Amino acid sequence: MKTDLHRQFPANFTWGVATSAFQIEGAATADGKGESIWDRFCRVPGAIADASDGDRACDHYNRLDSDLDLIASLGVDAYRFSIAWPRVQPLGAGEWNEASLAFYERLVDGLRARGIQPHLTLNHWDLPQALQDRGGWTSRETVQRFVDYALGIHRRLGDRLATLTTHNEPWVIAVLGHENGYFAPGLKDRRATLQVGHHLLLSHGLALQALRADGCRVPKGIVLNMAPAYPATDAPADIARANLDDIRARRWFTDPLFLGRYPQVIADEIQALDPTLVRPGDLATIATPLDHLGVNYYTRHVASADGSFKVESSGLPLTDMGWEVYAPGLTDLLLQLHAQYPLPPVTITENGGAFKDPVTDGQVHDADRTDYLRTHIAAVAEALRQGVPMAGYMVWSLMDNFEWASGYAKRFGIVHVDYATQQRTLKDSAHWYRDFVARCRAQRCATTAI
Ligand code: IFM
Repeated sequence: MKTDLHRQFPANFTWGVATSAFQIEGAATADGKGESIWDRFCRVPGAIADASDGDRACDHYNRLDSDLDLIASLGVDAYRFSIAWPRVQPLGAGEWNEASLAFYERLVDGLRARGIQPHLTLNHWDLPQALQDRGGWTSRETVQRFVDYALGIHRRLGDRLATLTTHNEPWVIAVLGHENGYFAPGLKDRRATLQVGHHLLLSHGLALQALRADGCRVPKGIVLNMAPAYPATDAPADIARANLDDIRARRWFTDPLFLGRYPQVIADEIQALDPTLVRPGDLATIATPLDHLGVNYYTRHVASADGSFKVESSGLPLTDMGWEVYAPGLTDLLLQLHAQYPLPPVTITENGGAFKDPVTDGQVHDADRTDYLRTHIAAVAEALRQGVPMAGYMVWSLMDNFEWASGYAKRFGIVHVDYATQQRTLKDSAHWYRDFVARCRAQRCATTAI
């Protein structure tokens, strides 16, 4: 390990690990949990690579206390998790489920009792199916349902949280869920995609306003997945393509959030496909100031006008997802955001890699993952050095889990999960991260904290 990496972070920089409800909880119908769109989608033949589902996952719902001890054993400051909306509000409206609320209360209190900050995400994709049956995120009605849900959670848990996040990766929900059908609810409709993007952003802004009006003092924000876009060559056509891809993947969300307007390309498309979608006042609501921004970074995007760039031929290592390992892209992305927008404190809310992790004699020697984490943490340090207001970093993921359409074959965890026995084993990367965080916590650095 580059020995002085830990010295490059301020003492109160937040180090954490992250998961999401559907990917780890299991207990798909326990205590009256309602159906989510992912419960439904997993039943579609061919939707999930290994034909698996989230019914058991990591059985976290039944192993809460030992999993809390597991998190504590890593010595991290923070744990990022999500609430399964259909668990606490089975129909997405009206009746609340007391047993499920009590579960999340135990989770939050259990973290705090162990000195770990709870970072809660309200929507990590598992929309109640009952709302999908009424149009889901394509419908403006879901926006109000989400605001009610956010308020209900705030009233129950709000004062005990470190941060509150509205949505995780709206681009993924919109595009993978509604444009190419890879993810739940499996639609293939560009008009629906634009509606979903707008309603997610609007519900985010309205929720922030409603929470503030309700007295919520917890820092509130949103988490976006982003990849910097590079042209494959200096050819003007490739540069134009990279610019267009960047607008369609990143600025579609960041421009309205920070500038209160859609990029022209997106505005034109909305005008063509659904001219009444954006109502007066919507964009001002979406631009409600954020207290924090979460950035999920995994890889870069390389654009070529003729589609000739192939990730396999770039010469860079690939993860088990087939994603290029490119740590400098994280610094570039953060500097780009910093140059374009007035940023609130930024946390890397997800970063990590899926690698093949054979267990040998009860150990997992995942040098690839340790390397990935170390180089990306160094990329964050570089952004910090250049003035980006960085506040924290969270590894994706605490443990191996249900990787959506890829099922259980892709392992992102720093903790290995044996799905047959549910045994958890710290991989070498977990030992490395634990030691690294311990060094960070032990030293005080001259750098001023955000
Ligand atoms: O597992 C996902 C997570 O749910 C959202 N961000 C990307 C991760 C890896 O694909």
